[in-house]
Amino acid sequence: MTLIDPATSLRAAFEAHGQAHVLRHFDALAPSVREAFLAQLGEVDLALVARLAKPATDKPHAETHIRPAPYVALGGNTTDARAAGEALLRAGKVAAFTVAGGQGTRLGWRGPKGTYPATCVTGRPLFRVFAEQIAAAEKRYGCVIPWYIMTSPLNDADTQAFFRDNNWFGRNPADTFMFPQGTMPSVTFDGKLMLETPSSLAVNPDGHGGAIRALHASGAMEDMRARGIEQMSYFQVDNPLVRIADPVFLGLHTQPAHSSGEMSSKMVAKRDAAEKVGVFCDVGGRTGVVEYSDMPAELTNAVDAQGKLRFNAGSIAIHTISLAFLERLASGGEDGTFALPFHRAKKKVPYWCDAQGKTVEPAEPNATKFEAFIFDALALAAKSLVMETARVEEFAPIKNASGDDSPASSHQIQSNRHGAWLEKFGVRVPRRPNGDVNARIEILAETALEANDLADASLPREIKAGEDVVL
Ligand code: UD2
Repeated sequence: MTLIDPATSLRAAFEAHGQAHVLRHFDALAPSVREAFLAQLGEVDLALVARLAKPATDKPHAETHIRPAPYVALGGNTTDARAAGEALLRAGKVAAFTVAGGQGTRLGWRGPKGTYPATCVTGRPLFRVFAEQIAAAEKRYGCVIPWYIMTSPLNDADTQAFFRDNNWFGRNPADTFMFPQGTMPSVTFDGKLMLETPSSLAVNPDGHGGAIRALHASGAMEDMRARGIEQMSYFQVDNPLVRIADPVFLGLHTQPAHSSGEMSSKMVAKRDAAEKVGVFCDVGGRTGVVEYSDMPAELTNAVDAQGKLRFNAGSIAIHTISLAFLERLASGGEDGTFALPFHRAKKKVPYWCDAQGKTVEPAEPNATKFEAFIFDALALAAKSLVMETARVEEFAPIKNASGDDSPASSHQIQSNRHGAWLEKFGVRVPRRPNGDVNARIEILAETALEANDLADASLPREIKAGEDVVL
């Protein structure tokens, strides 16, 4: 029997798909780097890339029947839901899951987004904010809330180091489970794979929808099963106000009248038509999110008789997802996509330029990236709940260096939330004419997870204008 050299068989496969150009430097590579490059090439699903690289044939949303999705509005009676959610937490059936694999390019922060100093007075990094909140919920409910964190191959080592350096924020390291998501190769507009260096392809993280595959491949799903987890609280790394263990949301999610208990979501009323959030829609009878960039402008701007946005249910990317549903998604899909489709986005992707002998940053978008979105799983749930929440309570993301969704806007919302909590208990809080709190107020998770937790706290009688307060 003759052994076929792996380089030879890979070359044949890449040639058959018209992609052999990525091996043009191979013979000149040092033997030490060849192996890693071959391993990377071996991971590429050439048939999938060929299929995705073809021009999109999906029907634009304008042609599909889209209506606003129904949702459970704020202000209803939540007593039963809260009790059900608390019981789930006490029984140790709830896990936390952070998607932290994004590249965070808009913020301009060097390092994983979760290491960004996010809170308005003490500058606690996002990961610490979440860790403290999880620890406070564990204490309250007398349970362990295992925390799963999806990183990317680009930020995994730095994220691990950050947790180590911070002594896992005082929690048992065995209860934090970190794993990198997968990648997808970027392609030129005519479908060709690209080199980033002579010995590596240009790849990008495969989107938060890559979580399904990564939760499965990393053993995280198995770990949840072994721990008796039933529901997972999903949230993005950029939102310091997320309520990770929300008994009301968990409870509603498991009430058959509202949801099949597979995947539920939170929404806030959109700030204005232009806000860059996906919108909950009913698409052909199923609940789904239509991303802002995919939403036809006439629908984005449509208003009802009262002048209110028709499509006003903004997705804040907070979900409860059952382990059983995740396992079903992980076993589905025909082509390794784990049941979720890939979306295409035109992006600027650095590439290797032979003529210049270096990696070049393009000035204009030069490539297509493929990413899967977790919210596409909503359509696969039998019945999906969307629950309204107040923006000031749960949504202050940090995405941009300035303006909307920036550190400054997040700090103001944090202070507004905490100011309102204090006012509920009679504390005088200074406000500006536009209603914003005119002080910086940070309430730590160990003090309160929600306003009512302040009932027994010792509180100041008054906050002075411009004061910095940490409780
Ligand atoms: C996301 C939603 C948007 C709205 C908004 C709320 C998408 C496509 N859009 O917009 O509808 O809900 O959030 O804040 O999700 N991530 C990974 N791996 C990846 C890509 C992203 O883990 O490959 C993580 C990333 O670290 C972050 C989150 O997913 O925690 C959102 O990523 P984004 O910044 O690309 O999404 P954004 O803010 O445009």
